[in-house]
Amino acid sequence: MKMRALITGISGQDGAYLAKLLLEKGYHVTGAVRRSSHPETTRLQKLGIADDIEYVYFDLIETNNIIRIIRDSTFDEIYNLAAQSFVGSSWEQPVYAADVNGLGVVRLLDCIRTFTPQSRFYQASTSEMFGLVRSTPQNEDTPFHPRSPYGVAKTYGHYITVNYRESFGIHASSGILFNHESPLRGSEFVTRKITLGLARFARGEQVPLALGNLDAKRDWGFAGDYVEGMWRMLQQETADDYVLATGVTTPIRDFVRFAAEAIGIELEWTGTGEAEQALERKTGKVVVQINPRFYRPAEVSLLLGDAAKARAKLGWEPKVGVRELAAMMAQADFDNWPA
Ligand code: NAP
Ligand code: G4F
Repeated sequence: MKMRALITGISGQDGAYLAKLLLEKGYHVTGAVRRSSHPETTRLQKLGIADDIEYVYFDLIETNNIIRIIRDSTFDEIYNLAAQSFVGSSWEQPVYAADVNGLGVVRLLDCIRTFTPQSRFYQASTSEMFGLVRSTPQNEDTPFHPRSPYGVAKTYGHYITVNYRESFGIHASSGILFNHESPLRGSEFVTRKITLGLARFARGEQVPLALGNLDAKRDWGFAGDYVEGMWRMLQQETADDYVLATGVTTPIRDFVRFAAEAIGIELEWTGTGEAEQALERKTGKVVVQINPRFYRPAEVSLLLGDAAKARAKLGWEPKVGVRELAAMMAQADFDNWPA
């Protein structure tokens, strides 16, 4: 009998890589997609797996829809990757973020409790919960201080996962994942915005790339490595919470430099604050400029994860470092331009 997995958020970056991993392991994969006039399967097509998945229409804010899907199938594993995942827009739509990223988790967990308590559950939690960090590096014992409506809602999702594990014995694990990226990353997240902007510049459309806070630091890994960690969490005898991170933190400015170098753009930084710019050394043309529109009402300035527990208990190791990641993404966008 094939193992059966349900992936919510299968049309997103992580959903696509996780689906590929599970199919390679011989799973039957059911992908939960939002109803629209044109179901989103672009990333699954790029990975060549769009036709290998059974699709169900699903929305985390629609309780009866979730009930029907969970009641009518038996899943060995349920991965809840669906979310309003862009931190920046969570200030514009805070109620929606709370509904999907917070209450959506308990809707799903309560259906599991009622209809399929033996299913194993993965919740996509996040290093955004550390927010205004209390100590560095951050691990499973670091207190949370979320800084955005997104982070606050995800913190509820994390604790309700822990609570259903402790209250009802559900095999529910929460993966506290630090930023992970790939050529399939959404174009509004800073890494992909950078690699798309640099590819556009290198291909001759020399429009400056406008960014916000270049001083923020992130612990960036490769999404393909992180979905392996998700799967490993659900193979453990007991459920638990795990940080996945690389243990290296990098300012946005350096990610720009790594990506630019990979496609042959040498940068020279000038100015400070809102006047800061990156010029192409060869031509003096502006490659990057600051637009305060991209500053956030409250910033997460530094994230640096300690994944010692995942290393020890799951045998999980990230394989791709930040320079290699930036080069992989920049090269992919350069090769595929226009995107
Ligand atoms: P993503 O590319 O933005 O994908 C998000 C997915 O959620 C999409 O499939 C989206 O569907 C779906 N979705 C949004 N609202 C929904 C709703 N109301 N009901 C059902 N599905 C909905 O995000 P990702 O980078 O793959 O991240 C996956 C998960 O990990 C998210 O929960 C995110 O918050 C979390 N996370 C990500 C990172 C990271 O660095 N990538 C780090 C920590 C945690 P549509 O295609 O229809 O929009
Ligand atoms: O790429 P970002 O939008 O990712 P952020 O906010 O760290 O969130 C991502 O990682 C979380 C894990 O920690 C996930 F939970 C979440 O779902 C998402 O995947 O922004 C990264 C940093 C921020 O400090 C932001 O202020 O980049 C800074 N930044 C500077 N200029 C910018 C820009 N971010 C974006 N999106 N666009 C800019 O122009």
